Amino acid sequence: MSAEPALPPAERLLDMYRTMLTMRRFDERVRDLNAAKAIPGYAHTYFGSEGIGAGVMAALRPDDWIASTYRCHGHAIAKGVALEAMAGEIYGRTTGTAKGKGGSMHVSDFDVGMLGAFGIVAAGIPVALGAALTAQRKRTGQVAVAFFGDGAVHQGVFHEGAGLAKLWNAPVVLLCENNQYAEATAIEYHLNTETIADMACAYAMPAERADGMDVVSAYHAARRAVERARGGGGPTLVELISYRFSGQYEGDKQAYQPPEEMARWRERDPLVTFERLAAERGLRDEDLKAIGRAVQDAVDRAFEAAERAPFPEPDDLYDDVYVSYP
Ligand SMILES: Cc1ncc(C[n+]2csc(CCOP(=O)(O)OP(=O)(O)O)c2C)c(N)n1
Ligand SMILES: [Mg+2]
Repeated sequence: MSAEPALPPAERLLDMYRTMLTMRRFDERVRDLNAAKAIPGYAHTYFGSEGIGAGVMAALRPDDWIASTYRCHGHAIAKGVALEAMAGEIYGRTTGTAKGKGGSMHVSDFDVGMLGAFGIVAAGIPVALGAALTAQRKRTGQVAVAFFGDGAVHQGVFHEGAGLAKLWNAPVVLLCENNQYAEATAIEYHLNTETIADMACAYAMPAERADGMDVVSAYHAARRAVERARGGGGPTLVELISYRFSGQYEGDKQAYQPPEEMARWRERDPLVTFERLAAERGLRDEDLKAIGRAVQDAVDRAFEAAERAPFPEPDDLYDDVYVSYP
């Protein structure tokens, strides 16, 4: 058995903290704008799973691919999508990643490896698998990660994807964010195995199961899976455990989440967990505070720029919708 590598160096830990805090501050703004009815459509926030997105993305190369879900803001931030373009998209402005035609649930940016966010549960899995197959055929050494929730493991496309990934020995990571709920359904009502990671044995696939409230354990679990994929070892099912502090969507009353349960998980909020680790590691409080100020400033600037940006014109409706072949 190989020993777990030491903690990432202080600089990488601070990077992970910056990423998690950006996710938190960005989605706080989305939550407030949604409550004020200032943005169109549904908004899904990522509160509670920041450690997963930040940890997984820290294990990736910039040219690796991800496919996300409607709960996509955190993933997009960690993969490097510009905050201004994300805020523009959420506001429906021409400066958005899809020129304002996608909205909150459809942030994508191929230039940074963000293949898209999918409103259909589990729909990102075949997309990531396709990217992995491309990487394998072209021998680029890239890896693709499919993010999906605990509710997605009952979709046929998850099982088709897992089977094909194994058959093709594809460099893909099946990354399940187990945040304890699929809409209003708690995990203990719907899971037919002890854990989600247990499902990997049906496809003779290795699995990882780790604490997603701790960015460092999320990072290590993802790193092992990513290294396996990049080294030709094929797919891994990774289950990272977190808690959905947000509702299914912003505005959800969350009556089905017992307050005591929520309070228990809040003690292990990924940011609180990180601050505990930072103290143990002797990271300087002023460095964390400086990151806090810079993050708030970047988020404020992104949304202010988006508010000033123009809406698309009616004539823009059909642009970028169909491919024209000469
Ligand atoms: C195929 C499909 N069925 C149903 C829905 C409606 N729906 C939206 S989110 C959701 C729950 C998904 O839960 P989970 O996969 O755990 O992701 P989470 O929202 O917790 O991140 C459902 C059933 C959908 N979008 N797509
Ligand atoms: Mg869930």
